[in-house]
Amino acid sequence: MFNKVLIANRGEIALRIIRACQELDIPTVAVYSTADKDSLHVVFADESVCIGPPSSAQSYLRTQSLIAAAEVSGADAIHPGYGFLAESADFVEVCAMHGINFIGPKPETMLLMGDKAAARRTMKAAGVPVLPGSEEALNDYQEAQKLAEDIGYPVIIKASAGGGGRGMRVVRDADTMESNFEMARAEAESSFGSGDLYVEKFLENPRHIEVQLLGLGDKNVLAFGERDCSIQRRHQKLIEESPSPAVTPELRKKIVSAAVEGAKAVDYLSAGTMEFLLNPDGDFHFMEMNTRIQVEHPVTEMVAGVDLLKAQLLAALGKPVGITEGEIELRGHAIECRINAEDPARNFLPCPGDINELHFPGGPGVRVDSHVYAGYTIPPHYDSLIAKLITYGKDREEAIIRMKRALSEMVVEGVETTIPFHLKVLDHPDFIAGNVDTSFLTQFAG
Ligand code: MV4
Repeated sequence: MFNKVLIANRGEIALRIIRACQELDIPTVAVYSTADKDSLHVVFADESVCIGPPSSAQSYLRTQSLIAAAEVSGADAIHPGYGFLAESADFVEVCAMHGINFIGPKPETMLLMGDKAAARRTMKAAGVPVLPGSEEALNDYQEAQKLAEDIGYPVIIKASAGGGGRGMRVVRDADTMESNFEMARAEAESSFGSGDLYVEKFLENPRHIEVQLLGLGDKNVLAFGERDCSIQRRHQKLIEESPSPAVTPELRKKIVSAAVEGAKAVDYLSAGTMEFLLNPDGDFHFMEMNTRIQVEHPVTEMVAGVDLLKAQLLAALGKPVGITEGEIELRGHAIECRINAEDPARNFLPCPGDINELHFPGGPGVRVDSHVYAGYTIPPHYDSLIAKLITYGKDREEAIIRMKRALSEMVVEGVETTIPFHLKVLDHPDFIAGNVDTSFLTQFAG
């Protein structure tokens, strides 16, 4: 057993990790910036250590402060949550140098998946479908043009060091390749410190489908079905659900087995997600792999009936997680709405500030993962997620009805939130029909 787990994160995910540790009887240490001193993760943890001023760069991203906090508190393991240092191979190495267990994948896997072009090559070699495109980083726009002639326009230029949608350029003809290539290169260089680019066949309106994985070592990989995360705005997911309305049992078998094969090829350890683009005809292709627990993991927990955080902790301890592949049964339907302190009427402008009144919904099939309370002040320094509202039903229709009820019950006063936006989406005929792709919000909300 770990003596003590330090949670190198804040907000709802810090609470989520603390709850899992408590159920496993593992003591916890919270870290916090001065802006988070009144945060619930500090209250719920057994101990807490202040690690610096509000700015993430001087607190949650500062390796030395986190290591020092682990050392003074006697923590022998660190859970990184998502964001911050969750996908930093350097951080994993520093933890190892100090004899601290990092709860997550191997640093080699992080580096490999962080290089999107290398991840593509690895997955292709493992037999996972990848879109036609470049095998190596491109030297110049002429090389990109040559390749695009072969695979056919439109193509998309992506940054090898990118991901999550930044630094991408869609190119529809040879004439616009040069300008797009140079812009993408400049953007990649300034955002990621590497101008390496690759190209892929561009799919017009795919769905975003991702498979939840848990690697146990020795090429044992559990899969927990898929999530549909097609409802995104500027690459920020807003609604996720499981199962996907577009995935038939036959397609599920194929996508899940591709994801498992891909994960086995790198002997993937810990929780991770394989992302795919799904075309209306049922063709799917590898997009990228996230080497962390994700925000939207609860929808999978609801339909698979597992506690993914507990399973991840047990896996890190080398203990049985209490699940075998044959036992994973997906039942019912779950939806998550991200409640952000943002004003949908003002282009989703973040609205930090005081929460004067707060009421969380409840009743059958309703789960709320949140770190906020009445009287809490949302600091302006971090992301605007204040709660994840998850509903479960025997089928999609019941999950939707429950979500509408739960959204109507929820009260957040003092700041604008995405609640009214979700209510509108849930009434949209295309959403009700399960007919959404990644362009839905561009058409619906701009
Ligand atoms: C694509 C694509 C179409 N074709 N790649 C966006 C996030 C980044 N990880 C990759 N992304 C995309 N890659 C090819 N070859 C469309 C997107 C994309 C997208 C993907 C998932 C969810 C929302 C999206 C919104 C716009 C574009």
